[in-house]
Amino acid sequence: EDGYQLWLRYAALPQAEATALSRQAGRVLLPPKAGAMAQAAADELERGIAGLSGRKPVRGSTWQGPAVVLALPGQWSALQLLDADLKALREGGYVLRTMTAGGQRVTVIGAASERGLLYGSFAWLRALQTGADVARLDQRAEPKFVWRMLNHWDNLDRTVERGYAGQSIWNWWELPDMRSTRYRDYARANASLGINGVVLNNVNSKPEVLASDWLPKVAAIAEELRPYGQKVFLSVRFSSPKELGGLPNSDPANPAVRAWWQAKVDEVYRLIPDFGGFLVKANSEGQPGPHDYGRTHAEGAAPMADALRPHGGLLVWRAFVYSEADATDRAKQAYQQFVPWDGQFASNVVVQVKNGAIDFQPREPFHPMFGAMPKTQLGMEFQITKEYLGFATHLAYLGPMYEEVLRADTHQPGGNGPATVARILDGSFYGDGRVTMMAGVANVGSERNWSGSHFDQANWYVFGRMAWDPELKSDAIAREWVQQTFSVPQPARESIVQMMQGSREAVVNYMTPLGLHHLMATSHHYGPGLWVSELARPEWNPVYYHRADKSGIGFDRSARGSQAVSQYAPAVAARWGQPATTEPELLLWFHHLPWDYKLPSGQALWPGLIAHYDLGVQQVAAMRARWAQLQGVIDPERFADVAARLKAQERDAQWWRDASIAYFQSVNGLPLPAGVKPPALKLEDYKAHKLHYAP
Ligand code: BDP
Repeated sequence: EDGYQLWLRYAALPQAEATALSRQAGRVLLPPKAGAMAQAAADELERGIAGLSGRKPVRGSTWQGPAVVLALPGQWSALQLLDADLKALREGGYVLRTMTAGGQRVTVIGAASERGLLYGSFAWLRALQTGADVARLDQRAEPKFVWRMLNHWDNLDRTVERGYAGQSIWNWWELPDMRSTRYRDYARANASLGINGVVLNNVNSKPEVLASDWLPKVAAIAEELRPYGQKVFLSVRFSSPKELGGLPNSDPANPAVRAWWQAKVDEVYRLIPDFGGFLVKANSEGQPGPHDYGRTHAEGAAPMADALRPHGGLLVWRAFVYSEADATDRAKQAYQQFVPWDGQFASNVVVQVKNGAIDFQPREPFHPMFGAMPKTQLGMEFQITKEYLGFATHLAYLGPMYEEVLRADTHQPGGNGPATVARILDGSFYGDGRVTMMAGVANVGSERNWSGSHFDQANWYVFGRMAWDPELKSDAIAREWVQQTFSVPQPARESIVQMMQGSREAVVNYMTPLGLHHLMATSHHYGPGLWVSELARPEWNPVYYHRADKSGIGFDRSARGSQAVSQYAPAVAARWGQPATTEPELLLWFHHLPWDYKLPSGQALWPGLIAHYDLGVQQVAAMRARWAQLQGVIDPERFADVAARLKAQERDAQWWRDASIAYFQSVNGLPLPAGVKPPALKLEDYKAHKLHYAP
């Protein structure tokens, strides 16, 4: 068990269930003119049934004996009754039904198109492993988002920005001639979740990715992912017309620039007819963009959007922007740069917004742009790779974090029903058939276990499941992941789920409790850097975010401070505008408060803050103890790997706790409350602790 199989291990079922399964699924029926996706579905059914039951099914197309039937409308006369149901399914949707038809007991995996057959096959295999009564199945499911995407931050030299799982899986140098078998396995894993778009390269893009001699490499990957229903996208550099095309500028108003994009896009589609589109990071962290020419983001997006539209291509334009010009509050800038241009983006543009207004912190309030641009198609960008949550070293299951953001009520007007982030993003709030999207920054690399640590596989998994349906619950998803990933009996399974569910809050507690944020060490973001104050831009420094001084701590974003709260709908702005009505989890995000401010717990802020740090350390210790109890229950290889990581996490949690307390004490000069253990070292020692060559 080295983790390579992910959640697709298909470990043998207990004997009685295995026998029942091979009886029920001894044959897989495939329609006569099956295409690549239906073939891939049948391949997976074979693989899964063989693993789970111990017997490989026979593939066929004649109606005879119990079978699993892949069904599209009009393809099986015995299933005519289902046709109307199947036709009504959204692209990718499926039904799973056990029934008697044409005199045979069959399991129908039905859909309107082959894509649904693929997703339905994976869903049926998942049901088999997660205790569903497969002899009496009647399920129907449809994806809630049009686009369910992974964003790789993979560079063309195979390094990965914020990647903690080894080199990029794309072996660009060897492509297109050599094609790793990993590409198919990666595509299978994505397909099992319903992911249908993959951006291959880093948002900090290079012009070469669009070079004529590079594109065949892209086409080769597209070919590998196609049978599994994923389209390939590229991150492109705004200045490509100048840098790659040799034009004098990349001004979107320049007709030559528009023509260049058109010709380039046409070239891409000649090679890859089902190419997905582009992702663009513009005027952000030094990347070129339309502001370089005095144009807006909407104007900057237009030439690429216009070039892609005739081919059915999508342009994803990122809202992760903050400019040097105005450092009053970085959290306000994306809203300021985008919201006034609501309605000016083309119909094939999605503006991709990070879940919070700063940057993938362990906890952030939802981004104020959600619901604030009703005439613009907004997409979600979550980070799956744990840049600010301890890399692949720390165990933090992100399901509860995604859930918290998706469930948040924006209270924005202009739609029907609750204005939760999920309903705004999946379009149900607006009900106007818009293009919807949820993207996650991938945590996949070429490490044997794909994600650097076994539990980080769960973050890939939960992202994909929530991109399919943002209303799914994080604990239910953890449960199904555990059941497929570890062959362990109850109560061990539930113990792992509990450990996962609490893990992200533990990280919040030992790193950034009570709404603190961005206190990580410079550039790599691993470990504490609360004291850092000398970086070139004010908003790169942790002191900018915590604002701790003798009188208090926290970023005042209320009406008395930066007024960032005013970017939210009135009900939310009112709640977060006052400390008394702001939940403790977000208190110091929105308010600067005296050290003796009374928390709802009754504690004063200073001892309350310390209590969170201590709790975080205790929570990690408890996770370790829980895991230790599973020795002999979990396979030894994975057990040992996780145990080693938890040990490192406990050390790091202590480091965060000690360094944070030492620093804040140096600022406020307050004594430690009775019974609190002083930090092990002096502040100077924590400051001197540098990490070299962190990934
Ligand atoms: C930050 C990362 C940086 C990314 C940037 C982005 O530190 O590496 O390039 O986000 O999303 O979180 O563009």
